[in-house]
Amino acid sequence: AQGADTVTLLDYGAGNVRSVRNAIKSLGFNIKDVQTPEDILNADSLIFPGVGAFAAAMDVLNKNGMAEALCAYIENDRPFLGICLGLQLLFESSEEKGLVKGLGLIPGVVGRFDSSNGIRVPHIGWNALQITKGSGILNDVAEQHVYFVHSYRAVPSTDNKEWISSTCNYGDNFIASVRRGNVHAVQFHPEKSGGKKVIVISICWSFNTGKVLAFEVIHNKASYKIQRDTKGKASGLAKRVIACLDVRANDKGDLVVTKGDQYDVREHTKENEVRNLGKPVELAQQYYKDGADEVSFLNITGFRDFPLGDLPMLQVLRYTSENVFVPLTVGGGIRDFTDGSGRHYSSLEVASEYFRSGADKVSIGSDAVYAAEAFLRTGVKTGKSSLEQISRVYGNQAVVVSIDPHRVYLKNPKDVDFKAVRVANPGPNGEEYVWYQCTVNGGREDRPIGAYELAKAVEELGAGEILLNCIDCDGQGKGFDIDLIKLVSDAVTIPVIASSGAGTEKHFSEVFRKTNASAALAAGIFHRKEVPIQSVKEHLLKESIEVRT
Ligand code: 1PR
Repeated sequence: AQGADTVTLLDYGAGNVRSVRNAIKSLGFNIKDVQTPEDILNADSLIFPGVGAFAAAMDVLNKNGMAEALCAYIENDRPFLGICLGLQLLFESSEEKGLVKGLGLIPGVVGRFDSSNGIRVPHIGWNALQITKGSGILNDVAEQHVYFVHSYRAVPSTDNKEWISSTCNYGDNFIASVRRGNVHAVQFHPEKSGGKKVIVISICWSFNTGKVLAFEVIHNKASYKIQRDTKGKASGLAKRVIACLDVRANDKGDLVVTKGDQYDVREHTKENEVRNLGKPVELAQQYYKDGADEVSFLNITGFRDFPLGDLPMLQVLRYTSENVFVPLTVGGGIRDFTDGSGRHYSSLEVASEYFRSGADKVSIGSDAVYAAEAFLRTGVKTGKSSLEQISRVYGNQAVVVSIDPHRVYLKNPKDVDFKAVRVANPGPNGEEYVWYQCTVNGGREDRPIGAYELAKAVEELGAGEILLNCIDCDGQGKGFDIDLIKLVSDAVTIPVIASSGAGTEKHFSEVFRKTNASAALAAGIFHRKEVPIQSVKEHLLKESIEVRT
């Protein structure tokens, strides 16, 4: 037996379970990794965090005899917690790649969300639960938002009814958690749902009837007390508030958080040094404590310095993921690369290293522009672009495309082949229209493609989310570019993160009221401590916009 303070972890090596490990460790548990099917059968409590694709996961489980051991363990009603794909794999099959057989313990087929229901797919963000089966501890989670990120889900039926402990409403009602005896699984991510409270609740809830008395162990080690939130009770999908850290080495070679004005990050002094607004790990932790729903790191010189040569950036991710329990995105320099010695690195290797170091999502800028241009030119999906390769292996929900457009004003929308819109405020020469020209290499080079065309193309190529910047608004504090965000968020069915220009709390409510953005991101106002994240959230609540509190 493993001992009461040890949790057995089934990591079949398909993706990032670093955050689950960090969460378990932060509660004071030791982790025993499953090496053989016997380790599963001998476990006293087992956590199965599934990441990646359903078919690939089943392949690995079937090949090394884990599937059989897992079924036996669960059928014997041993303490079990499955997370995300770790829930889906318990069902009979999934439609993820054709029809693939699962472990077959729960009746039902895992299917894709239907975006024709007017929802954005993937389902990314903080959502509320509806409890269907009484469970003291789960009821406490129900007061809060929990973090989901997935495109596939199982739906309730008369055959699986007795398993369901909670559902979530997104387009339709899907299964958010199941429970039978000591066996539990959740579609949401307790390890990314904002800290000890949700992790502890999920693990306690899972193991409180288990033989290891983990509940007591956790209780002592984390000295955890359940507190009920009374205001800001969760009822649906929350709008996200994201803190962004533009990171690069300064002239001394130290990695710093910097912030530009319209992408210019240098001080306008004689020395012309890189603006330094703090240390990446410290700031990320601060924003997590302040209530950021996600933290994004953009390695803004990644386009010229190969990121795997940039070990400090990977180190930043490793340290940050140790105690920041919300999703982390990292971008910059994701592309194929051949180094000085002729060694070739694929973009997939670069992304994998980011995931292994603690990223939940990667963000692609320049390389996605080239991929979209090629796709629009040829009409062919080669499957070879970084965007296509990474989303095929890690899933769409793990790939963000970051767009860096700037305005080009027009007298007549017919003057260009790109989508132009009428602007709320005319241009410098009274122009009434604008098109949004995309750029690469941190805004340094214009490309012959508009933000609208790019967004639609990258959705088609497998992007799961769009991070929509605007060079004209960046660092200006005058509000988001509503025309641009409306244009893009109405053009695609994946979530869009509005970015660039936030200066006050009101800019956040404005962007959520006037556009279909799912999240809003800011940098400068948080770094300069002008507007705390908490007051953005309070303002949104006051405006009746649902947020995670
Ligand atoms: O092209 O794949 O290597 O990715 C490079 C990434 O780095 C892209 O996501 C690109 O947006 C970003 N980037 C490159 N250069 C800069 C720069 O500022 N010189 N930063 C840069 C982009 C914009 C936002 C910023 C918001 C909010 N920064 O990230 O945080 O505009 O700012 P605000 O709230 O202060 O207005 P690749």
